[in-house]
Amino acid sequence: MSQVTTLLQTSQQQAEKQEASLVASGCSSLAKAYPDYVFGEDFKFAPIRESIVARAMIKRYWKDLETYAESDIVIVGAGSAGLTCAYYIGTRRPDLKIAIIEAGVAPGGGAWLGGQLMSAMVVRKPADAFLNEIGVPYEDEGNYVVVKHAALFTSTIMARALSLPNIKLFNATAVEDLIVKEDEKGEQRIAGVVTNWTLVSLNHGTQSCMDPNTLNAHVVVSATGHDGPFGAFCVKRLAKAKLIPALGDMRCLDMNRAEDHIVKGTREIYPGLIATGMELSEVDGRNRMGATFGAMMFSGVKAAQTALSIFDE
Ligand code: 48N
Repeated sequence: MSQVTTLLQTSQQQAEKQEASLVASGCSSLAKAYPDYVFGEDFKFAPIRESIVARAMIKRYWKDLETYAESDIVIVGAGSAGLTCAYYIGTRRPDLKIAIIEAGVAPGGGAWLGGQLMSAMVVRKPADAFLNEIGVPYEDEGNYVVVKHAALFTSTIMARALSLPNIKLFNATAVEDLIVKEDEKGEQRIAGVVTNWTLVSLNHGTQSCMDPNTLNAHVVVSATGHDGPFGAFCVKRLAKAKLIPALGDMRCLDMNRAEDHIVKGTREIYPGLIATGMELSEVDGRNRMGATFGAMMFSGVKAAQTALSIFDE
């Protein structure tokens, strides 16, 4: 066989393999998705007026804000624990309305990279089960698995969660306070969150009073990470309001202890408020684990199960 024929055959096989992997990963086959445009001189988009774009955004955003003003569950923080929790509840209970409040413009928290800006993400078994559920490929290394880029996990869990009809993400939006009410038994419980656009939250000192908005919810899950400019927000607020004892403050790094404790410690830390992910290390004075993410996923799953058990009480 001539060399050219062999080359052609190999590139044909490679193209078929690429096509098959595209379709397997849920993308529609490129060849069929769009007509083969030739971007010649006569190419143009369908016409539009600027006000139509404005109205398309305005109509949806404010409708969502009105709809989720009464949410069943509010999740504060769209990092690995918060997104995992949202996905788990959203898939198991399509009847529940879930609002995710994320201070950053970009959700994902600390899970876009592994450690020290390196890209691979280590996930210790048995948390590979969660990667299997959401369809993230990895290399199996025995006691742990490695996702080739942390962004592959974070973009996948975000896509899985945000594509669910009962989940709405309000990013660039900060939780500034908690709503506390007396329930029918006369007990204090968390009943929602107080929000403002993050850029407003960051500028309260530069303007006259800029009052917040609110979302009522039966259950709040706080996944705001360990201490930092916005981190560990809800537990710090509860401690400051003397609703929980003083915080334990995160301890130094110990991977084995840290990940077990985060999962085992995931719980309702105050009636109506569940803490998950690294925020727990601040509550309980637990170790940090560094660049291993299985505990974030399983803590998010456990927080979801806890929220559903409270919701179903
Ligand atoms: O990724 P994070 O910070 O938090 P987790 O708990 O989901 O995951 C933590 C994990 O990435 C680690 O820290 C790893 C395992 N390292 C451990 C270690 O030893 O260092 O996500 C928290 C999210 C962020 O996106 C914040 O922007 C957001 O919460 N957030 C808030 N969103 C709304 N309102 C707030 N007040 C607020 N505070 C934080």
